[in-house]
Amino acid sequence: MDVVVVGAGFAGMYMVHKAREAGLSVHAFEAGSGVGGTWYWNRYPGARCDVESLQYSYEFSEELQQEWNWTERYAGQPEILSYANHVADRFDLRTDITFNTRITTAHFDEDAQVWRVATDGGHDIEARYLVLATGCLSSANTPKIPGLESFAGPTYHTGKWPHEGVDFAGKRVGVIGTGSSGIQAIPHIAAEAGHLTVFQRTANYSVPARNGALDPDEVAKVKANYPEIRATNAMEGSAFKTALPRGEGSVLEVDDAERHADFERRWEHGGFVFLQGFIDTMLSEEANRYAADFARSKIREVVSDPATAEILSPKQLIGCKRLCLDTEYFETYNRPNVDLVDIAANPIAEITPQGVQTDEFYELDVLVLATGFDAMTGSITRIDIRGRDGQTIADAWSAGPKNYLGLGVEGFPNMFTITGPGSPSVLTNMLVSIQQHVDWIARCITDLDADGVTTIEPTNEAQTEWVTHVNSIADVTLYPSCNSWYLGANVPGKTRVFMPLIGYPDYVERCDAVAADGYAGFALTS
Ligand code: NA7
Repeated sequence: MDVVVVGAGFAGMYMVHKAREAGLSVHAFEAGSGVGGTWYWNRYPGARCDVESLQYSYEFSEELQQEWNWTERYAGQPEILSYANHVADRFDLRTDITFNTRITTAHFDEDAQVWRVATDGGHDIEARYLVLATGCLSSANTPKIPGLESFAGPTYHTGKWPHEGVDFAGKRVGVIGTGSSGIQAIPHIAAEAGHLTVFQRTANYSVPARNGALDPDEVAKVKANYPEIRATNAMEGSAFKTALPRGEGSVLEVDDAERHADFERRWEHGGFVFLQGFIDTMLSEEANRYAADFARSKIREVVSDPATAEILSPKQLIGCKRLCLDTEYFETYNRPNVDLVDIAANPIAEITPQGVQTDEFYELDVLVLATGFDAMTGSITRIDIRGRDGQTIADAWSAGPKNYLGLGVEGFPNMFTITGPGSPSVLTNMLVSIQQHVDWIARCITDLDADGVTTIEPTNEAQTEWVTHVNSIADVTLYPSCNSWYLGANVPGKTRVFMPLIGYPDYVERCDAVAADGYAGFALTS
């Protein structure tokens, strides 16, 4: 076939659709039993998108965006999964997707100039192009805590949640991890469980999502102006625009009253707008401290026990780990059936069949690991992908991911990554970035075919320049200042490199210019 696609989340689904439109033969392989990727796997209670539903949706089909009706400001996992299924049905995608099947090896055959791809279902495929639609947050990170396997009760990872759900009623539940997944799940688990113990290593900032039912008038307004709204979004660094405009001044140039009023207004609005009031929040530690102090003051306002509030108050800068959006997260710690354990102060020594041992012992019936993912690279490097001279992608990226435009890797001809490292991906509205990548890849293959080009691969020079470019932008911001999954710092032994590229519009311009310039920076062979 022309194109083999790894994964059938939103990226893989659209790649199948777009390749077909371009007249290419295409087939995707998906480990899950259905479409949806992230939204297929992350079924934990409270799982919800942090980008507003009217924006976190495909824009490639006007009919699709008109006919689909979102019900809430931020869509929950079940609704997003229904949407993914609707798209798969509407565009008849399933005929070119094989489910319950994992691609295990993909080796580039230099003589035949094809990818030879094998699956755990015994498929043996030959394809001209390999497209990795593997997702940024799809390789679950299970911590190596001594004794974890010995725990007698069930253990669930939020990123691999059972389809039938989990009954917490009356149980003693432990949750390890307080990133987005933990912060979303904890209020739901607390409401159901007999007792909940949260084991927190790093306190996280969280802003109220202020989720709620969508106003039909607002929906109608958006639908009437979708093309304009999508075009405006594409001009934003994060590829989505919120109802409150971004501030254009420095937080250091306003007085306390003005600063406080702006923070308060944004806090009340809910969501990522909280960090968008001033231009220097992510550029200067001094500026950042104002927003961080405000967010910490909100924790103290909500949490009744001062000692608990103190443990829940983050020490790192705000925004350097991904900001979380919550519904009644901090309020949960006022419940009589919830305890917080500071495992930074008292680390987990071991897990026994009965529970978790820190300086104290916590007896548990159920353990939930909300411990995140081997983000951005994990779902790629765990596949046996070999390019020229048998080099594996895991070796090529052992010192951190290296690529050009976040799309191609030197030594791996005719291989593309969708929203991989080195592209704006997780710092943007993923649906927008996915479509931009898929459109670019389809255009690229079409152009190359028209010119009789058989292989495309980044030059060493272009790749080196790109890696420097991605890092130099990150280095002027505060993003690299703490241990986040953006840096791979959550996975022991992973090289610490800031992986996503900051800034969507400049990136798109660069991708378009490269294509218009005959794929400058790529080596092409005929
Ligand atoms: P995150 O944001 O990576 O959070 C994982 C959490 O698990 C975080 O609090 C970690 O603490 C904690 N963790 C990880 N390993 C351990 C060990 N070994 N011991 C104790 N605690 C641990 O993952 P999420 O799934 O919540 O969210 C990922 C993204 O998905 C999110 O940003 C959204 O974009 C959607 P740490 O901070 O490393 O000290």
